[in-house]
Amino acid sequence: MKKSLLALAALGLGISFAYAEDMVVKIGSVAPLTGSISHLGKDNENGALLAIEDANAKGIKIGGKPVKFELMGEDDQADPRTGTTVAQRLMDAEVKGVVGHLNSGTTIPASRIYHQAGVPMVSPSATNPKLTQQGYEGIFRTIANDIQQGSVVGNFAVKGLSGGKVAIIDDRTAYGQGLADETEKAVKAAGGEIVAREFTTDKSTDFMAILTKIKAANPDVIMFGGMDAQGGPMLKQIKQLGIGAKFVTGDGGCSPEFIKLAGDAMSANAYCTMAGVPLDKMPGGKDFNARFEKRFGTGVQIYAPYAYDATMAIINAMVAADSVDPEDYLPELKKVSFEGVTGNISFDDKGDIEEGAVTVYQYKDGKWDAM
Ligand code: ABU
Repeated sequence: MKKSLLALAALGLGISFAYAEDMVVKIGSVAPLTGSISHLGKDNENGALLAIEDANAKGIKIGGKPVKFELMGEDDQADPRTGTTVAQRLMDAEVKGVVGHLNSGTTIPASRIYHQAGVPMVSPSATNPKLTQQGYEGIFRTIANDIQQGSVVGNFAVKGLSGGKVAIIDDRTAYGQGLADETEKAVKAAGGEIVAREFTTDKSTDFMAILTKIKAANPDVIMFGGMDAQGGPMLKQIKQLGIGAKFVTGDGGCSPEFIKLAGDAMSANAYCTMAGVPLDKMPGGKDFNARFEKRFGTGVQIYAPYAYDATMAIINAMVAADSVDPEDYLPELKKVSFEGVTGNISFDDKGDIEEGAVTVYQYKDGKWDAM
């Protein structure tokens, strides 16, 4: 009793420690912690950290021993090559599970390393469908994929926004290009026309040349497949060029940071989709947001609740198996079913979240507002 009170007091002070008799279990977290989307990477890492702290406060025992979970955070810089380097570092450090990565472009190559090492990985944010189509046992995600999301974006552009003429831009990442491709299919299936298809990179900030070409095609809707760091400035430049088209982007742009970057270009003509339900509609969303703000002094960007659930899925599977050995707990991870912050967490036979939802948001009253 004394020990758990002490542990709770330490958590409140942000102090972490293990007792001599505790079994220390390392869980990896990988996301970009530097670069233009480090705000999203930190959001993921903090979501995982909150889960670790909650689990430690419960005084979990596994195999009869008190467990102290530790998060080992790594920065993959949103770069596929760095992603595989840090994945190997986590395997060398003998982490027992991995929460991450954030980007599909890093998660897909890193998943091969985790698969070969037999260590489960649960991504809270990588939405490219290929991740779970590789046939790798032990690879999961707690968020809907871009087949689902692209279908919603394309349909919404044509039918929801009466956008017969759609221009598409992507950032040539696995996520951005993949979502753009799925959107293109859905636009055509809904009877719309792709009047322009342009691309940029996930490092660019000047989109004037491609937007000038797009302006000439006179689209009703511009769809961007990419992250908020590009999407926000892009919308600003759309306004500067006097383009009157509506703008829609995917989950990578559905953040408070996008709104900050787009500034006065934000209007009711800006939309985004999220591969999940709104925070205030999630079963544990309101409570999670309040606790997150209190703990980290900042609100949720996008994926923190999904990272929390990904971490809890790993921990719950370990508890169910009464073992932290990946070989023992993987069968339990495949069949987890619990009420997470974001909804019910259970995976299909590929590792995709069951009951994955997609929500459309419109900019209203200074924030993204679920429609
Ligand atoms: N889902 C959008 C951001 C992460 C990714 O899939 O690359």
